Amino acid sequence: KLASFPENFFWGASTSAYQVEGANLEDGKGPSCQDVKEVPEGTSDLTVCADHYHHYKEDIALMAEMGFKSYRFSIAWTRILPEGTGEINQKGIDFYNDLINECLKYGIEPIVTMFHFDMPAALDKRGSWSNPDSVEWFVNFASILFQNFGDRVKYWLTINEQNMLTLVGPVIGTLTIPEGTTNVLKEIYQQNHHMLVAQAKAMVLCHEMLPEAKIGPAPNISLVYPATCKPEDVIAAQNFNAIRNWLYLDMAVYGIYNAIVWNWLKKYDATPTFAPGDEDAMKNAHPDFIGFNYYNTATVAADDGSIPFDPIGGDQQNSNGIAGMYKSVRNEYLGKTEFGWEIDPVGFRATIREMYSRYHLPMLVTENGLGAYDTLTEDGKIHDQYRIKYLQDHIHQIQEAINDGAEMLGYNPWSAIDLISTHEGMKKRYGFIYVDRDEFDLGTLKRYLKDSGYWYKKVIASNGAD
Ligand code: BGP
Repeated sequence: KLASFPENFFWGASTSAYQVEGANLEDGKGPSCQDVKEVPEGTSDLTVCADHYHHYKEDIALMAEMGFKSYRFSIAWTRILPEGTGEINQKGIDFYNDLINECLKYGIEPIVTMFHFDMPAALDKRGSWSNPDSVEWFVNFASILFQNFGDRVKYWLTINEQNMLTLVGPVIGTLTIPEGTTNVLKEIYQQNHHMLVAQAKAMVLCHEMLPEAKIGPAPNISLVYPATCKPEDVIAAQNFNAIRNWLYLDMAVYGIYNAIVWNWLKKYDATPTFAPGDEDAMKNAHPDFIGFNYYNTATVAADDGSIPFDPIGGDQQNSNGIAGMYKSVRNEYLGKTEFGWEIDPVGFRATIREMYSRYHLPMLVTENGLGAYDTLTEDGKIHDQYRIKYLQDHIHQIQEAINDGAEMLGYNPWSAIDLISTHEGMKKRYGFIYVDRDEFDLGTLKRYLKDSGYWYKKVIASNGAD
């Protein structure tokens, strides 16, 4: 018999501000990099999204109906500080106060991400993470959050998917390489370094200002498999595991740079430069838990010398690899979603086990989920059996991992409600709650619980026994 889920397990779901809120320039909110970047062709802009900004009460009531114990959302930096620094926008504070209070009214634990892909446009103009001042910009923002919401928010996440920002940010436009940069690899890992220091300082500050609160990182972690048992493939898998996963967690947990990554950067004269105090900040920071997003594993083989050196990396799901380190290959044992993402529930268990062995910290799943085309029937139903199957299989593997000894705090799949996908706009849906709108036709914005929502309600009520 498998171990049961712990009592007080955080069953919930996730969203991020720029993808769900809409009202992107309302009530004093300043533009973020998301609002000024080009909208991918054929996809909706971010002006309305799911209009959560105006519908949050209704949305949280639906989450409460499903029995949510937690809701992971992000705070838009530019709602609080329209320019990224300087003047506070009181209406932004008011909005998140209301949102937090609404959660608490139903006993839903707010889990707050401080930064989810939405650098203030004003700071983007000043170089974004490239500017060494970005560390202080972020820490200042964090202190405002702790001060205003820390009496009620107990769980904090620093930076969403910093590893994806570094690996694919330059491709998807969330990490900017300043014009005239000569060593692009160094530039990327210098920005990454600023984020690591910013995160470390925010963790220390959180513990100082809010001794009761808990804070952790939120990278996207998934195990990398070797394509075969050929030893060179195993080395390739270790390389990509280090670059994709362990760099971020070794730093967050132990305050040290992963040696494989450091030596790879050294080869290209691309190791980041430390400012005075960086090393101490990193050593002094201790997360209380590891938050992580999991969608699928990656599989790699030894690079046969065919990959050209490209410091900007590749696509998040089908990256080609990194010269001399690894090349990506298809895993023939795994099926794919309609949108081409591999599905690997057992890899979820493997990932959790590996993380626990390395870091011995409790873990909080901050994203996982199936993006699909959903159809609203005439009688107001969404029969998303495929999503139920996906989530059920993954929940089952968390239970297996708990049985193996891993400490799990909660499961917050993506997403609580339909929202704008990072690449595919509105057509790729993840929510338990359906939002009646299309890519360009805003429809009625009416909410409907999908079949997966009714199913999740039973899962939560039985604490995962269903
Ligand atoms: C993660 C991001 C989310 C979300 C999710 C689904 O990488 O943290 O913001 O968008 O992926 O991805 P997509 O929208 O591309 O399907």
